[in-house]
Amino acid sequence: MTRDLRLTVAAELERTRARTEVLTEAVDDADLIRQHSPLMSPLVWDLAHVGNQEELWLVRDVGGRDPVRRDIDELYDAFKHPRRDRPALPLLNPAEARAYVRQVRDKAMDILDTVRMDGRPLVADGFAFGMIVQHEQQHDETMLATHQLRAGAPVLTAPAPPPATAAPRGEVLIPAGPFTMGTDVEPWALDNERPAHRVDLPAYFIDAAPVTNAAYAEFIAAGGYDDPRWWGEDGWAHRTTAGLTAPAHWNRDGETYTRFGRVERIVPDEPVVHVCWYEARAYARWAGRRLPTEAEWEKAARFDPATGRSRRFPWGDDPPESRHANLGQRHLSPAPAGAYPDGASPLGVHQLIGDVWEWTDSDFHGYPGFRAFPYREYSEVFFGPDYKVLRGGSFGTDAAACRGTFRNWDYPIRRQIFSGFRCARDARPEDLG
Ligand code: AVJ
Ligand code: FE
Repeated sequence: MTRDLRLTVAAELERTRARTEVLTEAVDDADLIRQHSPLMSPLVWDLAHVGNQEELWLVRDVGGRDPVRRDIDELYDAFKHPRRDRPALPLLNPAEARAYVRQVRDKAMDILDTVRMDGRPLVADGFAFGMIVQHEQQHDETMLATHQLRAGAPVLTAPAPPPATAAPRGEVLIPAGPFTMGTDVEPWALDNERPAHRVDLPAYFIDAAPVTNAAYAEFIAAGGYDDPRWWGEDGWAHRTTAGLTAPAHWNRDGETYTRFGRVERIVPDEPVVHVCWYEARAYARWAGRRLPTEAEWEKAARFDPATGRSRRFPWGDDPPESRHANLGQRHLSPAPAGAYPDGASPLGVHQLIGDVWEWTDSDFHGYPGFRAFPYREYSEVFFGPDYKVLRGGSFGTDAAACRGTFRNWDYPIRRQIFSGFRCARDARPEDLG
């Protein structure tokens, strides 16, 4: 195990750094330093922050080595400076940031060669390394979102996603009963995914695919943005102050959106993306439905009715392959509904993993028996009613940071992330026959 695990970790670290390089070498130094949106850090901050987290956890904690740069911890502590203030900090310049992450990585690789993997819980199964891989991948997705907000000529390219080869229509009935939510066995699962626990749900319906652009356009055409009935008081206040009329990046013509600097025709059967939680909830109410709870999403994604077990992924326990899901920035957009029949769940729910993060109705809380690990600031400080949970990952999420138990969260007004949704509803007695 140990040698194999070391090889896996090394390959994951390298693969992840290659993605970081794609994202940070695609633009010039001026663009790396610039703030493309007050919601985002300058790309050069993300780059050095990734290195700083790797230094804190792998070099200093796991490796017990001296700091590479003790003086910069404060600059790259996400809790010390909000994103909007980061451009004004005396940050490492692009050349310094690149040299810093290289230096940290060399030490981390050296530590990987020698550290015992079976000692402290922090290193058991290579957890600290897995956490750092996931952290860098999460910032890569954040940097991809920054690229989407950046003005100017396109710099990223990727092949178009695959076409639909199935037609997931309507909704799927998930039978009543208990299932296992969360995990005790996934070695690189983060603290908020633990512990595994039983959750008993009444029968419900969930959409066979995420809500598409075509369906969302019907909501717009029906005046959904102008009818306070669908929004609730909080949602309507936001809808009004923010002047929402369509998903972010849709152009005024109503026929195109701008993606990574390119104006493209809206693809009707692609999942809608760049909607906030309030928009998702308003659509669901207009459609006579609701957002799924987090437990409903996870049961649809993991429950195997044949065995009663929870799977790692909708298609089984094997890691994602390109035929299963649109992950990892292989494409620069969601794929049409029906593009991944091989990734469907046993009950026939499609595209739960990849394409778009799916808003759920649930606030972000710890599971019963939650224990912060290895630090409170990863999850626990965000628990409470301010954040809504998103599930399933997007086309910009790497497989290393995505699984059936993975939880993401954000404020209900946010839509710079690759966020979409699907709807659900309670099953009525007459639905159950
Ligand atoms: C889990 C995506 C909400 O970006 O704030 C990155 C991940 N945590 N660095 C975030 C994270 C620390 C986190 N999200
Ligand atoms: Fe971070």
